[in-house]
Amino acid sequence: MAMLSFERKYRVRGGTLVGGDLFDFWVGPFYVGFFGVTTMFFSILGTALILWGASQGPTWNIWQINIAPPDLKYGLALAPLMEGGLWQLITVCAIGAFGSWALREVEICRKLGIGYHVPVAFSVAIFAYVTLVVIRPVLMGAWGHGFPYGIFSHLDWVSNVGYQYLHFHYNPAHMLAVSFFFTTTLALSLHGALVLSATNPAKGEIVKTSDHEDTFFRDLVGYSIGTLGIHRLGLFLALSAGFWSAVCIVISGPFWTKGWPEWWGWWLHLPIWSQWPL
Ligand code: 07D
Ligand code: 07D
Repeated sequence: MAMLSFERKYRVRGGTLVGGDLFDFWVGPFYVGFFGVTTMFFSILGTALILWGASQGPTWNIWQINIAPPDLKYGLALAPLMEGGLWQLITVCAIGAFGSWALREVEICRKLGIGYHVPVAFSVAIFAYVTLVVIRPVLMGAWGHGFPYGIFSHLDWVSNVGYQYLHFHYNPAHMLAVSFFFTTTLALSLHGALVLSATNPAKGEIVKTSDHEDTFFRDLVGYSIGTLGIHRLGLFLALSAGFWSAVCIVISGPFWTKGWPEWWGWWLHLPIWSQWPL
């Protein structure tokens, strides 16, 4: 079905979660919906607050703009605007915008009658963000544990928090997350390369089929996960990367306060070899 006639068939009312027919329309190619309106509201307000914060600060250098969370002394209370209150408002706007965007995805899925895989996947990214700026700070008793909003300042935060635990690479959940990130890129590179190799042939050659793709991997490693399977695997790998990222940071502080290398003491103290002189 050509794209235009497809759109005419599926651009119909219904499937909305909130607002009934009120915002059930398109602007050009964009579906609006109630959550399109709330996304616009939160992202415009959040961006305006960042710009206003920048206008009060020492620099307009895009790399150095920094909106910091409140000092730890404010605990979980609201802070004055210029002492972290702005960060708190921007965090509310960010969560409002990301959440609205996910719900707008849900409404589009409902209209099309497709699964909720995309909003579920995006929710894992939102979960990682909310873990960084809400769940962990609440568990540790101060908003000051959130990360600052700034291109370089947020890198400083990652480095500082990493060294607070001596050697963050020894965090077992960080190991899992990193391995899942690496495996995701491996899977996508193999998948992208395989599809292109079969379906984008040189001039004059015919397009090959998914049987060719399956056979390539059977010849190579004795097994092909299949055309649907690779997408299931990819989604699993990518979501696992985000999930274990959230775990690795939420256990740093609320669960483990020492250096991460020390956590591995249990391994050194296993009864099998703990009595041996080391
Ligand atoms: C390619 C999809 C497009 C999205 C892009 C990001 C903004 C911010 C802000 C002007 C893959 C758009 C950026 C809207 C503009 C201002 C003030 C996604 C793609 C292109 N980081 N991080 C970056 C965010 C955290 C870390 C770049 C956001 C955690 C490291 C960009 C968040 C930790 C490095 C950026 C977030 C962390 C970066 C490229 C939220 C652990 C880099 C991002 C909301 C997760 C890299 C200078 C990218 C870099 C980088 C944005 C959170 C670590 C500015 C929006 C606190 C180590 N991060 N980040 O391509 O070059 O993502 O930094 O949680 O090395 Mg970050
Ligand atoms: C949080 C982003 C959410 C984004 C959302 C959407 C917009 C709109 C608009 C483009 C989670 C935003 C959208 C703004 C844009 C337009 C139009 C994603 C989020 C909702 N680490 N480490 C991780 C590695 C070290 C440390 C995660 C590697 C050091 C700390 C990942 C290495 C030390 C934290 C990871 C390495 C250290 C992490 C990040 C290598 C520092 C975290 C990915 C090779 C000295 C963070 C939840 C992630 C985390 C995290 C990888 C090194 C510290 C697994 C590969 C040893 C403190 N590290 N790390 O989480 O888990 O994405 O956050 O050395 O907090 Mg690490």
